[in-house]
Amino acid sequence: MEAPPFSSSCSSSPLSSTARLLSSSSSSSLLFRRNSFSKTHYSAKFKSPRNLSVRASGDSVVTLLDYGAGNVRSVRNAIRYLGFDIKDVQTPEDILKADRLVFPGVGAFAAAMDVLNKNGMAEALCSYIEKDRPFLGICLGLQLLFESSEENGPVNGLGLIPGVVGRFDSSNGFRVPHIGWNALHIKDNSEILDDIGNRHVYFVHSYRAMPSDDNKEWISSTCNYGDNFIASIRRGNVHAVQFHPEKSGDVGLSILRRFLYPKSTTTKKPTEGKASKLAKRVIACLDVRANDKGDLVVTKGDQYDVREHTEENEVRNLGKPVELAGQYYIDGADEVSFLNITGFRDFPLGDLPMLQVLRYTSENVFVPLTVGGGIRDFTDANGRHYTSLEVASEYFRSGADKISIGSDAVYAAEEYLRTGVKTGKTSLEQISRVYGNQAVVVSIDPRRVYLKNPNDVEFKAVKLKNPGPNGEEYAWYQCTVNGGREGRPIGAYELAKAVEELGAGEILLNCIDCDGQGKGFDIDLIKLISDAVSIPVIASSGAGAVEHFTEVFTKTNASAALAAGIFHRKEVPVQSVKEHLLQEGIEVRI
Ligand code: 1PR
Repeated sequence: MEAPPFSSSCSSSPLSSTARLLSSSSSSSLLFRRNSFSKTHYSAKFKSPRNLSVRASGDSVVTLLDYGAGNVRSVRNAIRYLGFDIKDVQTPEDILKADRLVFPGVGAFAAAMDVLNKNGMAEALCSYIEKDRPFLGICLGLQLLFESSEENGPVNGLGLIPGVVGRFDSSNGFRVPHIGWNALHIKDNSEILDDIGNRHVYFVHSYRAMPSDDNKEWISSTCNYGDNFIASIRRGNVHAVQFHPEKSGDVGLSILRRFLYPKSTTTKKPTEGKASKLAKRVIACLDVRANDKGDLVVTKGDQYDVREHTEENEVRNLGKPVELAGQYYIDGADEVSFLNITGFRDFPLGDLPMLQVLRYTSENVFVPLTVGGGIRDFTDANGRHYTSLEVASEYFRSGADKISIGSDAVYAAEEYLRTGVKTGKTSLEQISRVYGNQAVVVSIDPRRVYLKNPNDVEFKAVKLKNPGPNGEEYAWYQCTVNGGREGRPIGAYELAKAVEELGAGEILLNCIDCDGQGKGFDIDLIKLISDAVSIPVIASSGAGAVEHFTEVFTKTNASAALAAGIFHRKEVPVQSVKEHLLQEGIEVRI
């Protein structure tokens, strides 16, 4: 892709004079040359620290640069949770007048730069940062400070920090996107990271900036994922982080708090963090649907049958979605997933309670939220057509960080394998193009089909650890749609590979045979799929004891394990799973 024009950008490539200047200046005395906006603004003084327990008054305002490319609801929620009001940037002037500016970059690098350049924000941003005004960039908000990015590029960035943003190398076995929790290697001048020590923070990205002699003065922490990349930068009052503090639980909130209330806590000597491996994730899943009275409830099936085996045959009710999600957050779940299990037949945008569940949950739950069910094109009773992208956008706006596609991904994969053509029009392709691969999960609902001979089918079969009911030694895993009601002519292996090519960033791998049985994950299936793709795989269905989590992480390459029934019935709390994994030497977020 051609680099955007730089009419108002502060970057001049190669390395801008500003970047060179900054790379050689000390952190305590920032000398900035670029002063096109000089002297007219910025007399505002940084406000004094506030008492944390007091709700912010009118002057406790954070200016938020949201250029409309994606979901920044979680950042808003976290800022509000910490007692601040938010003022949205409407014009470059708003940036220049900000007391403290948060820039949660979302979307693709080129598109973001394009918007910033076209509306004059790029120039204002540079000016603001050069004046050492309080700034926090998040994720793409860090990457844009660099000279350029290889994402659909090269594309010029703001050019404040020397260096090029490049893609992770997946050839060395590391899964891209980098999704999950890592600890950081913290240098001693980080300030906002001073409290976090060895605790993990949440990353989700495919591109990263690399440390070099030219940018080492900026680096406040690095992280290791295949190679050492820049996890955060700090110069005076200017901070930026590659990870998501708004999704990093209480650790992330404490980082944001330190930025918003500088010097509000006694500065002690920072605990030095050590970079670690990517932690294995433990995910709590809430299957949600309306019960017969019309209330939205968390339910749980046995092999996808969610009705009680009583005369009334009612939908099993295991609790309220918002309450349970909040509880799992407190218990230490690394993510929470909502699956709207009747979404295939109901229209999710008509299902306002589900959107409401997301909105309420995201106000208090600061780990990633995934929502699935019913993401497809839809025409309502009045003939109004909604694209899957519109449906997904509404979920993102309501607080989802990722959306999960089930049935529609099966049809897309079938079509792709039949024609060999990527049309760019499937829900999977469209949503991942707009929101990034990392925001799109494909949920697979396969059922075992036993075989005497693996060559009996055209689909990939596996040799089973435990033979089938009639002594069959093999099985293939047939994909289903509509909540397991209809089998399709495609295997889980073929589907996983196809959806990776079509733009899925992660796979949620269920197994109908194991669902709700409590006898452990289907190791044969999870090994098959996690060895076949290079995107993260979430193992799901069958967890009944803490040992099942150790088994799935030691015997397969799953990046995360998801459970529902044992958490809902309070048989095994999330924390016990994590303690057990730690004892077994498996890195988890604590
Ligand atoms: O097809 O795009 O509308 O998406 C529908 C979504 O709803 C899919 O992700 C599909 O997996 C899910 N779904 C549909 N029907 C059911 C059902 O149970 N009747 N739930 C259903 C799938 C499976 C897991 C479950 C694990 C762990 N539930 O999410 O939570 O198996 O359970 P366990 O730990 O208790 O064993 P679309």
